[in-house]
Amino acid sequence: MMTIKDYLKSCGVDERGLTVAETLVTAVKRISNVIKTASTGKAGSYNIYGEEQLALDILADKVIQEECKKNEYIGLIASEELPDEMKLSEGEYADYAICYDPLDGSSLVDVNLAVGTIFGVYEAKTFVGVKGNQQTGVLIAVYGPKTTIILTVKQGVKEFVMNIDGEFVMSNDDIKIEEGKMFAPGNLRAASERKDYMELVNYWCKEKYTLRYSGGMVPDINQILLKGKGIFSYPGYSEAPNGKLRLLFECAPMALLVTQAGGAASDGKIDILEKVVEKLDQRTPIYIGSKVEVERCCKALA
Ligand code: FDP
Repeated sequence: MMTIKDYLKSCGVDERGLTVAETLVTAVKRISNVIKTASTGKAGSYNIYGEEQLALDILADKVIQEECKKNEYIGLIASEELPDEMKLSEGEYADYAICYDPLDGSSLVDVNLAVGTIFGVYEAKTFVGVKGNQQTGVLIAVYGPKTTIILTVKQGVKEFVMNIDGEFVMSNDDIKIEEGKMFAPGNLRAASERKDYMELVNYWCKEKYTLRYSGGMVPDINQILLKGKGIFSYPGYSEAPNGKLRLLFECAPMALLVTQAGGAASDGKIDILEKVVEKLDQRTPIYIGSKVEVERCCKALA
């Protein structure tokens, strides 16, 4: 029954790091509860307790802001829902900077498919100029039939599941990505004009790969991590040359998790973890998962 705190202590994470992790876990528990109880109506409606309802992604963002503001070690946050990064503290010890996507896959909530939260953790004073490999840790939450957390502090990747008491206990201590025929082809619209992407998708079909695509990046990559194989692709095309997914909030954290599990992540040319964040909402194509599959994408689509 190893908790997240036990595990992080065993990795040598100090007191400040532990409180930061606790903040993120508290936010995840609150968001999990909000998703279960809130109506999926539009902003301005009311939840089952009669409280005024914000759109769920805005609500999740509000929860994370509230929790981060209580932690004196978090000096900076940036959210996919905010126009700019936000300084929380100039304090001497406020070294931690948290970037997050509060509710990834939010368009899936109303149809009751799994969604997630993504946190990238840096020690930085601004996010502009950072690279994904500078993250000190990554934590993602998956809100499905179970609420789970997958995290890395660059010592491998572990999964924790929320039990009946609301405590996260380790459920998978050996997450490793190897090779295997499973594919999650995002942005298939691109195949309508990109012969190279159409050919790659045809290759996967002809080779009898199993299709596993939910439309949420978090559950799709969670699946690759837990099944230990597969590829998720989201290329660009004429309408969106760099695709849709954001480097800071989505791609860099997922790349650290997958790389720590023995997989890889590339934009077709450059390792995602080596890409410099030039602006907060920077997009990037991404091919992420089993190493051989990522190489295949790079060769086919670069
Ligand atoms: P969503 O817009 O529902 O939040 O980054 C957002 C994301 O979902 C990813 O989770 C998902 O993989 C992708 O967009 C799906 O993109 P398309 O809308 O192009 O299918």
